[in-house]
Amino acid sequence: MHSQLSYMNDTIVALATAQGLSAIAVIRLSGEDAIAITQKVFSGRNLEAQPSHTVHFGTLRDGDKIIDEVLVSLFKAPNSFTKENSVEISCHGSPVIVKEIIKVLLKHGARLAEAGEFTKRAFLHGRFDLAQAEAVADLINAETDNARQAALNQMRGGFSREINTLREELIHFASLIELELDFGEEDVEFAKRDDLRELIKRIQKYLRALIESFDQGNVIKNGVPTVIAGKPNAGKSTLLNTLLNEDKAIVSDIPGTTRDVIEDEMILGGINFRFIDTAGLRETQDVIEAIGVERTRERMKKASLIIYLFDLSLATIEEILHEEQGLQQLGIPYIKVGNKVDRATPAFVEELQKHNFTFISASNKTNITELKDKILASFQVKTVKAGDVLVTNLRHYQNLLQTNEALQRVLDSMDNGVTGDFLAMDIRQALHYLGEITGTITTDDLLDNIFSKFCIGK
Ligand SMILES: Nc1nc2c(ncn2[C@@H]2O[C@H](COP(=O)(O)OP(=O)(O)O)[C@@H](O)[C@H]2O)c(=O)[nH]1
Ligand SMILES: [Mg+2]
Repeated sequence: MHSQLSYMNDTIVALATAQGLSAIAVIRLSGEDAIAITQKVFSGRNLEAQPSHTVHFGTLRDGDKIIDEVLVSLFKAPNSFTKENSVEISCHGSPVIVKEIIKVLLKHGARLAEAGEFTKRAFLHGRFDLAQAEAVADLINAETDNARQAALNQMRGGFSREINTLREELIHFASLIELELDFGEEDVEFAKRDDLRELIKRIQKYLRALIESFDQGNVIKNGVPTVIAGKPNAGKSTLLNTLLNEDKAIVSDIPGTTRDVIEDEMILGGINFRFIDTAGLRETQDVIEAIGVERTRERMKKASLIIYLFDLSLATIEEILHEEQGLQQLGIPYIKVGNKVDRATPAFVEELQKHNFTFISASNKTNITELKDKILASFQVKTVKAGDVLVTNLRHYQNLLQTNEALQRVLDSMDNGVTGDFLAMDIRQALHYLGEITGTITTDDLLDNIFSKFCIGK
Protein backbone atom coordinates (compact mmCIF):
# COMPACT_ATOMS: atom_id res chain seq x y z
CA MET A 1 0.00 0.00 0.00
CA HIS A 2 2.87 2.39 0.76
CA SER A 3 4.22 2.47 -2.76
CA GLN A 4 0.77 3.72 -3.74
CA LEU A 5 0.90 6.44 -1.13
CA SER A 6 4.14 8.02 -2.35
CA TYR A 7 2.54 8.30 -5.76
CA MET A 8 -0.29 10.19 -4.14
CA ASN A 9 1.74 13.32 -3.45
CA ASP A 10 1.03 14.60 -6.95
CA THR A 11 -1.90 16.83 -7.73
CA ILE A 12 -3.96 15.17 -10.42
CA VAL A 13 -6.30 16.66 -12.98
CA ALA A 14 -8.87 15.26 -15.40
CA LEU A 15 -12.12 16.06 -17.14
CA ALA A 16 -14.89 14.67 -14.95
CA THR A 17 -17.77 15.08 -17.36
CA ALA A 18 -18.25 13.30 -20.68
CA GLN A 19 -16.04 14.05 -23.67
CA GLY A 20 -17.51 16.14 -26.44
CA LEU A 21 -19.70 19.23 -26.74
CA SER A 22 -21.90 20.10 -23.79
CA ALA A 23 -23.31 23.15 -22.04
CA ILE A 24 -20.89 22.85 -19.15
CA ALA A 25 -17.82 20.71 -18.52
CA VAL A 26 -16.27 20.04 -15.13
CA ILE A 27 -12.54 19.66 -14.67
CA ARG A 28 -11.44 18.17 -11.44
CA LEU A 29 -8.20 18.50 -9.48
CA SER A 30 -7.14 16.66 -6.37
CA GLY A 31 -3.99 16.79 -4.29
CA GLU A 32 -2.21 19.00 -1.83
CA ASP A 33 -1.58 21.75 -4.38
CA ALA A 34 -4.97 21.62 -6.10
CA ILE A 35 -6.05 25.04 -4.84
CA ALA A 36 -2.60 26.64 -5.18
CA ILE A 37 -2.24 25.46 -8.78
CA THR A 38 -5.70 26.72 -9.67
CA GLN A 39 -4.90 30.05 -8.07
CA LYS A 40 -1.94 30.48 -10.42
CA VAL A 41 -4.22 30.56 -13.46
CA PHE A 42 -7.32 32.11 -11.93
CA SER A 43 -8.28 35.79 -11.80
CA GLY A 44 -10.83 36.58 -9.18
CA ARG A 45 -10.74 36.12 -5.47
CA ASN A 46 -7.69 34.72 -3.72
CA LEU A 47 -8.82 31.09 -3.64
CA GLU A 48 -6.38 30.02 -0.96
CA ALA A 49 -7.97 32.44 1.48
CA GLN A 50 -11.51 31.14 0.88
CA PRO A 51 -13.29 28.59 3.06
CA SER A 52 -14.09 25.06 1.92
CA HIS A 53 -17.32 24.37 0.03
CA THR A 54 -17.52 27.77 -1.65
CA VAL A 55 -17.90 28.66 -5.32
CA HIS A 56 -16.08 31.53 -7.04
CA PHE A 57 -16.55 33.24 -10.36
CA GLY A 58 -13.55 34.43 -12.35
CA THR A 59 -11.47 33.95 -15.49
CA LEU A 60 -8.97 31.26 -16.25
CA ARG A 61 -5.85 32.50 -17.97
CA ASP A 62 -2.80 31.23 -19.74
CA GLY A 63 -0.48 34.20 -19.20
CA ASP A 64 -2.34 37.20 -20.60
CA LYS A 65 -4.77 35.09 -22.61
CA ILE A 66 -8.21 34.50 -21.11
CA ILE A 67 -9.26 30.92 -21.83
CA ASP A 68 -12.77 31.06 -20.36
CA GLU A 69 -15.02 32.46 -17.65
CA VAL A 70 -15.44 29.78 -15.04
CA LEU A 71 -16.85 28.82 -11.66
CA VAL A 72 -14.40 27.27 -9.22
CA SER A 73 -15.68 25.08 -6.37
CA LEU A 74 -13.34 24.50 -3.46
CA PHE A 75 -13.18 21.46 -1.21
CA LYS A 76 -10.55 21.49 1.46
CA ALA A 77 -8.96 18.34 2.90
CA PRO A 78 -10.31 16.22 4.46
CA ASN A 79 -13.79 17.33 3.43
CA SER A 80 -13.71 16.19 -0.17
CA PHE A 81 -14.37 12.99 -2.07
CA THR A 82 -10.66 12.09 -2.09
CA LYS A 83 -10.08 13.60 1.37
CA GLU A 84 -7.45 15.77 -0.35
CA ASN A 85 -7.67 19.42 -1.36
CA SER A 86 -9.93 19.36 -4.39
CA VAL A 87 -11.13 21.82 -6.97
CA GLU A 88 -13.87 21.55 -9.54
CA ILE A 89 -13.69 24.00 -12.40
CA SER A 90 -16.96 24.42 -14.27
CA CYS A 91 -16.22 25.85 -17.70
CA HIS A 92 -18.07 26.07 -20.99
CA GLY A 93 -18.38 22.63 -22.51
CA SER A 94 -16.16 22.90 -25.53
CA PRO A 95 -13.43 20.32 -26.04
CA VAL A 96 -11.05 23.12 -27.03
CA ILE A 97 -11.61 25.00 -23.79
CA VAL A 98 -11.25 21.82 -21.76
CA LYS A 99 -8.00 20.98 -23.51
CA GLU A 100 -6.58 24.49 -22.97
CA ILE A 101 -7.51 24.53 -19.29
CA ILE A 102 -6.03 21.10 -18.62
CA LYS A 103 -2.90 22.10 -20.53
CA VAL A 104 -2.34 25.21 -18.45
CA LEU A 105 -2.95 23.29 -15.22
CA LEU A 106 -0.36 20.70 -16.29
CA LYS A 107 2.05 23.53 -17.01
CA HIS A 108 1.64 24.75 -13.45
CA GLY A 109 2.37 21.46 -11.77
CA ALA A 110 -0.62 19.15 -12.03
CA ARG A 111 -0.36 15.71 -13.58
CA LEU A 112 -2.98 13.91 -15.67
CA ALA A 113 -5.00 11.50 -13.55
CA GLU A 114 -4.97 7.81 -14.32
CA ALA A 115 -8.17 5.83 -14.77
CA GLY A 116 -10.01 5.64 -11.47
CA GLU A 117 -7.31 7.56 -9.61
CA PHE A 118 -9.71 9.89 -7.78
CA THR A 119 -11.66 6.93 -6.44
CA LYS A 120 -8.46 5.05 -5.68
CA ARG A 121 -7.21 7.96 -3.59
CA ALA A 122 -10.54 8.12 -1.80
CA PHE A 123 -10.17 4.41 -0.99
CA LEU A 124 -6.54 4.70 0.12
CA HIS A 125 -7.49 7.59 2.39
CA GLY A 126 -10.15 5.43 3.98
CA ARG A 127 -13.24 7.20 2.65
CA PHE A 128 -14.79 3.80 1.90
CA ASP A 129 -13.76 0.21 1.50
CA LEU A 130 -12.92 -1.55 -1.73
CA ALA A 131 -16.36 -3.06 -2.31
CA GLN A 132 -17.86 0.39 -1.96
CA ALA A 133 -15.32 1.88 -4.36
CA GLU A 134 -16.23 -0.74 -6.93
CA ALA A 135 -19.88 0.15 -6.43
CA VAL A 136 -19.10 3.71 -7.49
CA ALA A 137 -18.13 2.38 -10.92
CA ASP A 138 -21.17 0.14 -11.04
CA LEU A 139 -23.41 3.06 -10.17
CA ILE A 140 -22.08 5.09 -13.07
CA ASN A 141 -22.44 2.15 -15.44
CA ALA A 142 -25.92 1.16 -14.27
CA GLU A 143 -28.21 0.73 -17.25
CA THR A 144 -31.38 -0.19 -15.41
CA ASP A 145 -33.05 1.02 -12.26
CA ASN A 146 -32.41 -2.34 -10.60
CA ALA A 147 -28.70 -2.11 -11.38
CA ARG A 148 -28.63 1.42 -9.99
CA GLN A 149 -30.31 0.37 -6.74
CA ALA A 150 -28.03 -2.66 -6.30
CA ALA A 151 -24.93 -0.50 -6.80
CA LEU A 152 -26.26 2.18 -4.48
CA ASN A 153 -26.91 -0.37 -1.73
CA GLN A 154 -23.37 -1.65 -2.05
CA MET A 155 -21.95 1.85 -2.08
CA ARG A 156 -23.81 2.67 1.09
CA GLY A 157 -22.13 -0.19 2.93
CA GLY A 158 -23.91 -3.28 1.65
CA PHE A 159 -22.34 -6.38 3.08
CA SER A 160 -19.02 -4.73 3.98
CA ARG A 161 -19.91 -4.07 7.59
CA GLU A 162 -21.21 -7.57 8.17
CA ILE A 163 -18.17 -9.14 6.54
CA ASN A 164 -15.82 -7.09 8.68
CA THR A 165 -17.64 -8.08 11.87
CA LEU A 166 -17.48 -11.77 10.99
CA ARG A 167 -13.88 -11.38 10.01
CA GLU A 168 -12.98 -9.90 13.37
CA GLU A 169 -14.62 -12.76 15.21
CA LEU A 170 -12.61 -15.17 13.11
CA ILE A 171 -9.39 -13.27 13.77
CA HIS A 172 -10.06 -13.72 17.47
CA PHE A 173 -10.14 -17.51 17.04
CA ALA A 174 -7.13 -17.53 14.75
CA SER A 175 -5.07 -15.77 17.40
CA LEU A 176 -6.25 -18.14 20.13
CA ILE A 177 -5.26 -21.14 18.03
CA GLU A 178 -1.91 -19.61 17.26
CA LEU A 179 -1.41 -19.07 20.96
CA GLU A 180 -2.01 -22.78 21.49
CA LEU A 181 0.70 -23.49 18.96
CA ASP A 182 3.13 -21.42 21.01
CA PHE A 183 2.60 -23.81 23.89
CA GLY A 184 3.86 -26.62 21.70
CA GLU A 185 3.68 -30.01 23.35
CA GLU A 186 1.41 -29.00 26.18
CA ASP A 187 -2.16 -30.00 25.63
CA VAL A 188 -3.90 -26.65 25.92
CA GLU A 189 -7.02 -25.52 24.11
CA PHE A 190 -7.68 -21.79 24.25
CA ALA A 191 -9.95 -21.79 21.24
CA LYS A 192 -13.04 -23.75 22.23
CA ARG A 193 -13.68 -26.04 19.28
CA ASP A 194 -17.44 -26.00 19.75
CA ASP A 195 -17.52 -22.21 19.72
CA LEU A 196 -15.33 -22.13 16.64
CA ARG A 197 -17.60 -24.64 14.91
CA GLU A 198 -20.64 -22.55 15.80
CA LEU A 199 -19.01 -19.37 14.49
CA ILE A 200 -17.94 -20.99 11.23
CA LYS A 201 -21.43 -22.33 10.64
CA ARG A 202 -22.85 -18.89 11.26
CA ILE A 203 -20.39 -17.33 8.81
CA GLN A 204 -21.07 -20.02 6.23
CA LYS A 205 -24.79 -19.41 6.46
CA TYR A 206 -24.24 -15.75 5.75
CA LEU A 207 -21.78 -16.51 2.94
CA ARG A 208 -24.17 -18.94 1.31
CA ALA A 209 -26.93 -16.33 1.18
CA LEU A 210 -24.51 -13.90 -0.46
CA ILE A 211 -23.24 -16.54 -2.88
CA GLU A 212 -26.78 -17.45 -3.89
CA SER A 213 -27.67 -13.81 -4.44
CA PHE A 214 -25.08 -13.65 -7.21
CA ASP A 215 -27.38 -15.39 -9.68
CA GLN A 216 -29.73 -12.45 -9.48
CA GLY A 217 -27.01 -9.89 -8.91
CA ASN A 218 -25.14 -10.95 -12.00
CA VAL A 219 -28.25 -10.72 -14.14
CA ILE A 220 -28.96 -7.26 -12.81
CA LYS A 221 -25.47 -6.03 -13.48
CA ASN A 222 -24.60 -7.80 -16.71
CA GLY A 223 -27.94 -8.60 -18.24
CA VAL A 224 -29.38 -11.95 -19.22
CA PRO A 225 -27.38 -13.59 -21.98
CA THR A 226 -30.10 -14.85 -24.31
CA VAL A 227 -28.98 -16.96 -27.23
CA ILE A 228 -31.11 -17.16 -30.37
CA ALA A 229 -30.41 -20.60 -31.82
CA GLY A 230 -31.80 -22.95 -34.41
CA LYS A 231 -31.05 -24.33 -37.86
CA PRO A 232 -29.69 -22.17 -40.66
CA ASN A 233 -32.42 -20.09 -42.28
CA ALA A 234 -34.85 -20.49 -39.39
CA GLY A 235 -34.97 -16.70 -39.18
CA LYS A 236 -32.66 -16.04 -36.23
CA SER A 237 -31.04 -12.94 -37.66
CA THR A 238 -34.42 -11.62 -38.73
CA LEU A 239 -35.68 -12.12 -35.17
CA LEU A 240 -32.68 -10.32 -33.68
CA ASN A 241 -33.29 -7.36 -35.98
CA THR A 242 -37.00 -7.36 -35.17
CA LEU A 243 -36.40 -7.49 -31.43
CA LEU A 244 -33.84 -4.70 -31.56
CA ASN A 245 -35.75 -2.76 -34.18
CA GLU A 246 -32.68 -2.25 -36.32
CA ASP A 247 -30.77 -3.99 -39.07
CA LYS A 248 -28.02 -5.39 -36.95
CA ALA A 249 -27.45 -8.80 -38.51
CA ILE A 250 -27.35 -9.75 -42.17
CA VAL A 251 -30.49 -11.60 -43.25
CA SER A 252 -30.48 -13.76 -46.35
CA ASP A 253 -32.12 -16.84 -47.76
CA ILE A 254 -28.71 -18.43 -48.21
CA PRO A 255 -28.29 -20.86 -45.31
CA GLY A 256 -25.15 -20.30 -43.26
CA THR A 257 -24.99 -16.50 -43.67
CA THR A 258 -24.36 -15.76 -40.01
CA ARG A 259 -20.99 -17.13 -39.09
CA ASP A 260 -19.97 -15.00 -36.20
CA VAL A 261 -21.78 -14.20 -33.00
CA ILE A 262 -23.69 -10.91 -33.11
CA GLU A 263 -25.18 -9.39 -30.00
CA ASP A 264 -26.94 -6.37 -28.63
CA GLU A 265 -28.90 -5.39 -25.56
CA MET A 266 -32.47 -4.44 -24.91
CA ILE A 267 -34.24 -3.59 -21.67
CA LEU A 268 -37.45 -5.53 -21.13
CA GLY A 269 -39.40 -4.93 -17.94
CA GLY A 270 -36.41 -3.37 -16.18
CA ILE A 271 -34.10 -6.26 -17.06
CA ASN A 272 -31.30 -5.96 -19.51
CA PHE A 273 -31.42 -8.82 -22.02
CA ARG A 274 -28.37 -9.43 -24.14
CA PHE A 275 -29.62 -11.05 -27.33
CA ILE A 276 -27.04 -13.14 -29.13
CA ASP A 277 -27.56 -14.15 -32.75
CA THR A 278 -25.57 -17.18 -33.75
CA ALA A 279 -24.57 -19.29 -36.71
CA GLY A 280 -27.23 -21.89 -37.50
CA LEU A 281 -26.67 -25.35 -36.13
CA ARG A 282 -25.82 -27.84 -38.84
CA GLU A 283 -23.06 -30.11 -40.03
CA THR A 284 -20.96 -28.15 -42.48
CA GLN A 285 -17.92 -28.60 -44.70
CA ASP A 286 -17.24 -24.86 -44.69
CA VAL A 287 -14.35 -24.28 -42.29
CA ILE A 288 -15.40 -20.80 -41.24
CA GLU A 289 -19.03 -21.73 -40.78
CA ALA A 290 -17.90 -24.72 -38.72
CA ILE A 291 -16.07 -22.38 -36.34
CA GLY A 292 -19.28 -20.34 -36.12
CA VAL A 293 -21.30 -23.46 -35.28
CA GLU A 294 -18.80 -24.35 -32.58
CA ARG A 295 -19.13 -20.86 -31.11
CA THR A 296 -22.89 -21.22 -31.14
CA ARG A 297 -22.65 -24.38 -29.06
CA GLU A 298 -20.33 -22.66 -26.60
CA ARG A 299 -22.58 -19.63 -26.26
CA MET A 300 -25.59 -21.86 -25.73
CA LYS A 301 -23.86 -23.55 -22.81
CA LYS A 302 -23.14 -20.17 -21.21
CA ALA A 303 -26.57 -18.68 -21.90
CA SER A 304 -29.13 -17.96 -19.22
CA LEU A 305 -31.94 -18.36 -21.71
CA ILE A 306 -32.20 -19.90 -25.17
CA ILE A 307 -34.72 -18.86 -27.77
CA TYR A 308 -34.85 -21.84 -30.08
CA LEU A 309 -36.27 -21.14 -33.50
CA PHE A 310 -37.96 -23.64 -35.82
CA ASP A 311 -38.87 -22.87 -39.42
CA LEU A 312 -42.54 -23.89 -39.50
CA SER A 313 -42.50 -24.15 -43.28
CA LEU A 314 -39.90 -26.92 -43.13
CA ALA A 315 -39.78 -28.49 -39.68
CA THR A 316 -41.32 -31.85 -38.86
CA ILE A 317 -42.63 -33.02 -35.53
CA GLU A 318 -39.94 -35.73 -35.34
CA GLU A 319 -37.21 -33.19 -35.85
CA ILE A 320 -38.69 -30.85 -33.26
CA LEU A 321 -38.90 -33.58 -30.65
CA HIS A 322 -35.37 -34.67 -31.42
CA GLU A 323 -33.98 -31.15 -31.05
CA GLU A 324 -35.91 -30.59 -27.87
CA GLN A 325 -34.10 -33.56 -26.34
CA GLY A 326 -30.81 -31.81 -27.02
CA LEU A 327 -32.13 -28.65 -25.42
CA GLN A 328 -33.26 -30.47 -22.32
CA GLN A 329 -29.82 -32.00 -21.92
CA LEU A 330 -28.28 -28.53 -21.72
CA GLY A 331 -30.37 -27.82 -18.64
CA ILE A 332 -30.80 -24.13 -19.50
CA PRO A 333 -34.24 -22.49 -19.67
CA TYR A 334 -35.45 -22.31 -23.27
CA ILE A 335 -38.38 -21.04 -25.27
CA LYS A 336 -39.55 -22.93 -28.37
CA VAL A 337 -40.50 -20.55 -31.10
CA GLY A 338 -42.20 -21.50 -34.36
CA ASN A 339 -41.12 -18.91 -36.93
CA LYS A 340 -42.57 -18.20 -40.37
CA VAL A 341 -46.08 -18.82 -39.06
CA ASP A 342 -47.21 -17.06 -42.24
CA ARG A 343 -46.05 -20.09 -44.18
CA ALA A 344 -47.16 -22.85 -41.82
CA THR A 345 -50.14 -25.11 -42.46
CA PRO A 346 -52.96 -24.64 -39.94
CA ALA A 347 -52.85 -28.37 -39.20
CA PHE A 348 -49.18 -28.18 -38.19
CA VAL A 349 -49.78 -25.16 -35.99
CA GLU A 350 -52.68 -27.03 -34.42
CA GLU A 351 -50.48 -30.05 -33.77
CA LEU A 352 -47.75 -27.97 -32.14
CA GLN A 353 -50.18 -26.20 -29.82
CA LYS A 354 -49.82 -28.98 -27.28
CA HIS A 355 -46.03 -28.66 -27.34
CA ASN A 356 -45.98 -25.22 -25.76
CA PHE A 357 -44.87 -23.24 -28.79
CA THR A 358 -44.85 -19.52 -29.39
CA PHE A 359 -45.77 -18.80 -33.00
CA ILE A 360 -44.28 -15.76 -34.66
CA SER A 361 -43.32 -14.30 -37.95
CA ALA A 362 -40.01 -12.55 -37.46
CA SER A 363 -40.13 -10.81 -40.82
CA ASN A 364 -43.78 -9.69 -40.56
CA LYS A 365 -43.35 -8.85 -36.85
CA THR A 366 -46.30 -11.01 -35.87
CA ASN A 367 -46.69 -11.92 -32.16
CA ILE A 368 -43.44 -10.27 -31.13
CA THR A 369 -45.08 -8.74 -28.06
CA GLU A 370 -46.22 -12.22 -26.98
CA LEU A 371 -42.68 -13.49 -27.42
CA LYS A 372 -41.30 -10.60 -25.35
CA ASP A 373 -43.81 -11.39 -22.61
CA LYS A 374 -42.67 -14.97 -22.64
CA ILE A 375 -39.02 -14.00 -22.46
CA LEU A 376 -39.75 -11.80 -19.50
CA ALA A 377 -41.89 -14.41 -17.77
CA SER A 378 -39.12 -16.98 -18.09
CA PHE A 379 -36.83 -14.69 -16.20
CA GLN A 380 -38.38 -13.22 -13.12
CA VAL A 381 -36.05 -10.90 -11.30
CA LYS A 382 -37.22 -9.35 -8.09
CA THR A 383 -37.08 -5.60 -7.92
CA VAL A 384 -34.12 -4.50 -5.84
CA LYS A 385 -35.07 -2.39 -2.85
CA ALA A 386 -33.00 -0.06 -0.73
CA GLY A 387 -31.06 -2.15 1.78
CA ASP A 388 -31.19 -5.43 -0.19
CA VAL A 389 -27.83 -7.12 -0.05
CA LEU A 390 -26.86 -8.51 -3.40
CA VAL A 391 -23.53 -9.69 -4.77
CA THR A 392 -23.15 -8.31 -8.28
CA ASN A 393 -19.40 -8.41 -8.61
CA LEU A 394 -17.61 -11.49 -9.96
CA ARG A 395 -14.52 -10.77 -7.87
CA HIS A 396 -16.57 -10.70 -4.66
CA TYR A 397 -18.40 -13.84 -5.70
CA GLN A 398 -15.17 -15.75 -6.27
CA ASN A 399 -13.72 -14.60 -2.96
CA LEU A 400 -16.89 -15.61 -1.13
CA LEU A 401 -16.66 -19.08 -2.68
CA GLN A 402 -13.02 -19.40 -1.68
CA THR A 403 -13.72 -18.22 1.86
CA ASN A 404 -16.49 -20.75 2.16
CA GLU A 405 -14.23 -23.56 0.95
CA ALA A 406 -11.46 -22.62 3.37
CA LEU A 407 -13.95 -22.58 6.24
CA GLN A 408 -15.29 -25.95 5.16
CA ARG A 409 -11.74 -27.30 5.38
CA VAL A 410 -11.52 -26.00 8.94
CA LEU A 411 -14.74 -27.81 9.84
CA ASP A 412 -13.58 -31.02 8.16
CA SER A 413 -10.22 -30.80 9.89
CA MET A 414 -11.88 -30.44 13.27
CA ASP A 415 -14.06 -33.48 12.57
CA ASN A 416 -10.96 -35.46 11.68
CA GLY A 417 -9.00 -34.29 14.70
CA VAL A 418 -6.41 -32.46 12.62
CA THR A 419 -3.85 -30.46 14.60
CA GLY A 420 -4.09 -26.77 15.35
CA ASP A 421 -1.44 -25.63 12.89
CA PHE A 422 -3.55 -26.83 9.96
CA LEU A 423 -6.67 -25.23 11.39
CA ALA A 424 -4.81 -21.97 11.76
CA MET A 425 -3.64 -22.14 8.18
CA ASP A 426 -7.11 -22.55 6.74
CA ILE A 427 -8.54 -19.87 8.99
CA ARG A 428 -5.83 -17.49 7.82
CA GLN A 429 -6.72 -18.37 4.26
CA ALA A 430 -10.41 -17.63 4.86
CA LEU A 431 -9.46 -14.34 6.49
CA HIS A 432 -7.35 -13.45 3.48
CA TYR A 433 -10.17 -14.00 0.98
CA LEU A 434 -12.66 -12.12 3.14
CA GLY A 435 -10.22 -9.26 3.64
CA GLU A 436 -9.69 -8.88 -0.08
CA ILE A 437 -13.38 -8.21 -0.64
CA THR A 438 -13.47 -5.10 1.47
CA GLY A 439 -9.83 -4.22 0.88
CA THR A 440 -8.55 -4.79 4.41
CA ILE A 441 -5.96 -6.82 2.55
CA THR A 442 -4.78 -5.42 -0.76
CA THR A 443 -1.92 -5.69 -3.17
CA ASP A 444 -0.89 -3.15 -5.80
CA ASP A 445 -1.90 -5.62 -8.50
CA LEU A 446 -5.35 -6.05 -7.08
CA LEU A 447 -5.87 -2.29 -6.86
CA ASP A 448 -4.49 -1.62 -10.34
CA ASN A 449 -6.74 -4.30 -11.71
CA ILE A 450 -9.82 -2.80 -10.13
CA PHE A 451 -9.22 0.89 -10.71
CA SER A 452 -7.90 0.62 -14.26
CA LYS A 453 -11.43 -0.41 -15.24
CA PHE A 454 -12.77 2.96 -14.11
CA CYS A 455 -12.86 5.89 -16.48
CA ILE A 456 -10.39 8.74 -16.30
CA GLY A 457 -11.79 11.53 -14.17
CA LYS A 458 -13.57 9.13 -11.82
N1 LIG B 1 -41.93 -16.06 -44.80
C1 LIG B 1 -41.12 -15.73 -43.83
N2 LIG B 1 -39.79 -15.64 -44.07
C2 LIG B 1 -38.98 -15.31 -43.05
C3 LIG B 1 -39.48 -15.04 -41.77
N3 LIG B 1 -38.43 -14.76 -40.97
C4 LIG B 1 -37.32 -14.83 -41.73
N4 LIG B 1 -37.64 -15.15 -43.00
C5 LIG B 1 -36.73 -15.35 -44.13
O1 LIG B 1 -35.95 -16.50 -43.90
C6 LIG B 1 -34.65 -16.34 -44.49
C7 LIG B 1 -33.59 -16.63 -43.48
O2 LIG B 1 -33.62 -15.62 -42.51
P1 LIG B 1 -32.37 -15.33 -41.56
O3 LIG B 1 -32.86 -14.39 -40.52
O4 LIG B 1 -31.18 -14.95 -42.33
O5 LIG B 1 -32.18 -16.77 -40.93
P2 LIG B 1 -31.00 -17.31 -39.98
O6 LIG B 1 -30.10 -18.12 -40.86
O7 LIG B 1 -31.66 -18.18 -38.99
O8 LIG B 1 -30.31 -16.16 -39.38
C8 LIG B 1 -34.61 -14.91 -45.05
O9 LIG B 1 -34.88 -14.94 -46.42
C9 LIG B 1 -35.74 -14.23 -44.28
O10 LIG B 1 -36.29 -13.15 -45.00
C10 LIG B 1 -40.90 -15.13 -41.53
O11 LIG B 1 -41.42 -14.91 -40.44
N5 LIG B 1 -41.64 -15.48 -42.61
MG1 LIG C 1 -28.43 -15.62 -39.46
